[in-house]
Amino acid sequence: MYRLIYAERSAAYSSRIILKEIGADYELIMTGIEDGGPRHPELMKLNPNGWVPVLIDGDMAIHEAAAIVIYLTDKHPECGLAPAPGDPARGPFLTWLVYMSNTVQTAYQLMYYPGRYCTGGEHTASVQQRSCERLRETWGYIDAALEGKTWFVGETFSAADIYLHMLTTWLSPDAGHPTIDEFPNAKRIADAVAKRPAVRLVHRL
Ligand SMILES: N[C@@H](CCC(=O)N[C@@H](CS)C(=O)NCC(=O)O)C(=O)O
Repeated sequence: MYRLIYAERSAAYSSRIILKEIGADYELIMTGIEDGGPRHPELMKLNPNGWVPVLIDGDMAIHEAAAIVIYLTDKHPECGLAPAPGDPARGPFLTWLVYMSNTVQTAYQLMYYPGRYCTGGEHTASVQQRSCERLRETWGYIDAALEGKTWFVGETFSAADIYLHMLTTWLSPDAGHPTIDEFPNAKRIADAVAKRPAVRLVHRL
């Protein structure tokens, strides 16, 4: 039985979808993640950064959403959610997953945690403006790479598509972000992932 420390609308969403895709037994542990707000004590013990997700598998715990994706998809290869090591598609799979995690996610962070990226409150607006610009740049890069493709990694659905879907759900035009309509290839894949039974189960639809 896995345990997952999570918050709604967070980077834990990808782990939740994958746990449903593989049909695993798991328990959810909810925590607050507001900047400067309280955290579940188990979260602080396992990831002193105070970030979700954290996946607990027996005596072992890992954090970093992309690492959890790789861990779960490697541990459950029968689900076919990731190309295996040695498969030519493995390189592109890892490339896009890590790009989304370390570059696109960081662009969102500039908006939600601007204090981590500047020296004083007077710079907040500038950091948040850069967040919106960076989101347009990074989503534009992904969208161009997806031109003519059914899924992120060629013709086969993978956990990279799930990760993309998660990141599109964070686009918030009210906050000045671009809209998903600006990135039709990413939108096509995100919409296809949204129809999967695993996603519907996460939302209890
Ligand atoms: N690099 C981490 C970042 C995770 C992350 O930023 N999680 C957010 C929610 S989406 C969080 O826990 N924020 C609380 C905080 O940063 O203090 C990962 O990919 O797992």
